[in-house]
Amino acid sequence: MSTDTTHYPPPTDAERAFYDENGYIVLKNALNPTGLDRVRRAFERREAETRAEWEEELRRGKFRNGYGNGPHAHTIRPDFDTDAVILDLANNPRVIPFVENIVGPDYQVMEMLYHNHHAGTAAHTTWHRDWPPWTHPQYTLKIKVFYFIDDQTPDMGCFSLVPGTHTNADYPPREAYSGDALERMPNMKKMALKAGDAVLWNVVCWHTGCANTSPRDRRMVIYGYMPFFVKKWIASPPPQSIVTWADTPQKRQLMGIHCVSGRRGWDRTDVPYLPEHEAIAMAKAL
Ligand SMILES: O=C(O)CCC(=O)C(=O)O
Repeated sequence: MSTDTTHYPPPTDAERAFYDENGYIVLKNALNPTGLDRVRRAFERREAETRAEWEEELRRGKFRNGYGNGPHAHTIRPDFDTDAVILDLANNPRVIPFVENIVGPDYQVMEMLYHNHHAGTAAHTTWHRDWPPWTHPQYTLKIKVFYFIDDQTPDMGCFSLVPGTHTNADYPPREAYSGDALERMPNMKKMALKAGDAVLWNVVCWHTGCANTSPRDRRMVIYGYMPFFVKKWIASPPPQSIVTWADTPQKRQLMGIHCVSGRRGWDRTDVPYLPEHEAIAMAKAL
């Protein structure tokens, strides 16, 4: 459990202006409140637990879980029953004020994953954006936060994006810049950051991961955040371990269960409210 009770600030006007112009912002030492070692241990434990399953997928040539899961990358699903680190980091007090400012007060976490793009492998993806360039005057429909748990060198399969492309109507010319030409994309910026740093970015930016030609694995923790009205858990109820972890109204909203900001009609009805959250929900007109 993170013991950091510091109140971290939202972005300054200059930071927000940088994000608005470029579609990303780097957060130095973002893992400090959770602890780099603690996150590394959680990563390594879960990677070991899921390695056999991934190797079986490699043998069968059938891959689930996205993010280029396959011969060049292992997309590692967390086990929420045994891993509180992945949940605590979703609620990182250093980063949440940025999420709230950029996604809006009804933010929730949409995905939580560990990811290893292995040493000496080709790129596990190509230039793309995650969906059409939806825009809102103030908020971003989806951001991701990538945390790096090792120092990144430029040959290490860096996550890369083209700053400013979140406002382009056009999609990236992926045929022209794939394979050996991947890194010839004009104006691309490699996120060659330090262990413990994070990059928060708009998923509409043109982006890719590069070939990892280095002798070191590129290991990161992935989060996606969206507004609460976007539904998750589909028809199944949220896992009990997540409901138990979410012991405050803010955490209930973060996990997409009951919102603090937003309509109570969007709340799940198959999870009982926390008493203090019921009061919040019932005070709303809708
Ligand atoms: O792993 C990477 O560097 C690329 C990530 C990516 O393509 C995505 O998040 O959509």
